Amino acid sequence: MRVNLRLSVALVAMAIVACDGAAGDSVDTASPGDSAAALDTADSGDTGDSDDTGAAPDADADGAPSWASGGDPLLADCDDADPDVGPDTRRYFPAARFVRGDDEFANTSPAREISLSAYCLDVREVTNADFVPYLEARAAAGMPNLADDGSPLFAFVDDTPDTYGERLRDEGGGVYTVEPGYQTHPVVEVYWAAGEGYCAWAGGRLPTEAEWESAGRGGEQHDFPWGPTAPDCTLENYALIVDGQREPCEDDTTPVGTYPTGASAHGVLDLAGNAAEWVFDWYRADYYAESPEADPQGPDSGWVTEEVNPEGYAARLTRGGNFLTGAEFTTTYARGYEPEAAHSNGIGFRCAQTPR
Ligand SMILES: [Ca+2]
Ligand SMILES: [Ca+2]
Ligand SMILES: [Ca+2]
Repeated sequence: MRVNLRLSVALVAMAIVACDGAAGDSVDTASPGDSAAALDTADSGDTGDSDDTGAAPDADADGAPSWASGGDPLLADCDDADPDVGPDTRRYFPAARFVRGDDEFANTSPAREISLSAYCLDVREVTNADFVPYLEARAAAGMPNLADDGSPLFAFVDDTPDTYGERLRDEGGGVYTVEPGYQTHPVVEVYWAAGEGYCAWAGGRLPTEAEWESAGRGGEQHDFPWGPTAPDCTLENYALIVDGQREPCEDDTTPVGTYPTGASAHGVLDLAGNAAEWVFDWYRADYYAESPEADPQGPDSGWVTEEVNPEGYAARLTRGGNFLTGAEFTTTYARGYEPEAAHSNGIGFRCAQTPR
C-alpha cells in the first residue's frame, strides 16, 4: 500500500514523496566499515617504482598513484587494484580532524571537532546510466528491483500526479531504459537500500554523514562546498525562495557536474543541490550531543516524531538539499531526514569507499 507522506522540514520544498508501508521496523545489517580491506601497498609485481619505499605507485596502471604512495591527495588513486576507480571519479581524503555541525540549528548542535579516518568519496552523484547495470544485475540474480534483504530499490511506477516523472523505465524481462536526455542526470526515486546495495555492488558503500560533511567543508568551516559565499544559479542547482515563493534555478535535476564553480575544495561536485543524497546513518535530532569523537557512524536506530506525524517513523539522513530546496537546506551542515522506505524525485546518492 502506498500512502502519501508529509515531508520532513529539511526537504519540505520537495515534490512528491511516497512511503511504502511501515518504516518503523527496519533492521540494518550494513556497516560503513564493510569494505575496509587490508592496506596493501602492492609490492608484489611492481616494476615501475620511482620512489624509495618499494611501494608500487600505480599497481593497476590507470595512470594514478596509490593513495598509499603519500603523494598529492587530489591525484591519489583510492583503489589501486581497480582501474575504473581513480581521482577523476573518486577523491581521497586523508585522515583528518574537522569541525562538524553548526550551532545555528538544534539538530546541528553542538558544533565540535571530530576525527575521521581516511576515506574516499565519489566526485559525482550516481547517474541513471550508472544505475541501470545494477538493476540488470539484480534481475539476473532473480531479484529484480530488490535488495538482498528484500527491500525495494527503485520506484518506477507513479500512481500519483507527478510533475517530475520517473526517469527509468522497467521494460520487463530484466531490461531497463533511461528516459531520453536523462542518462547523465542523478538517479532519483531510489530507496535508501538502493544506495547501500548499489554502492556495495560497485565496490564501495554509502558515506557516513560525517564523511559527507567533511568533504563539503574542505578543511574550513565554510557554509557551502565552494566557500562562505551564498549560492546563486551558477554555483548549484537549488531554488531561491523569494517572498515565500519558490523560484528554482532549473526546476529539475541537471546532468551531474554541471556546476564546476560550485565544486568543493577537493573537487567534489553537486554536494550542494541537484539531488539530495542518502548517507549511511540513521537520523536522530540529538545525535551530535552524544556521538563518538572518532568516525561517528550514527545512532543504532533513527526516529523522528513531528507535529504532522506524531506516531513517528524510522528516519535515515539525506544531505545537501536538492533542486527544489532553498539555500539553507543546501549547506554543508544541514541535516535532511526521510523514512527509510521513502523515495522522491529529489533524492539520490553517491558512494564512498575505504581506501584499499
Ligand atoms: Ca592506480
Ligand atoms: Ca584505480
Ligand atoms: Ca547533491
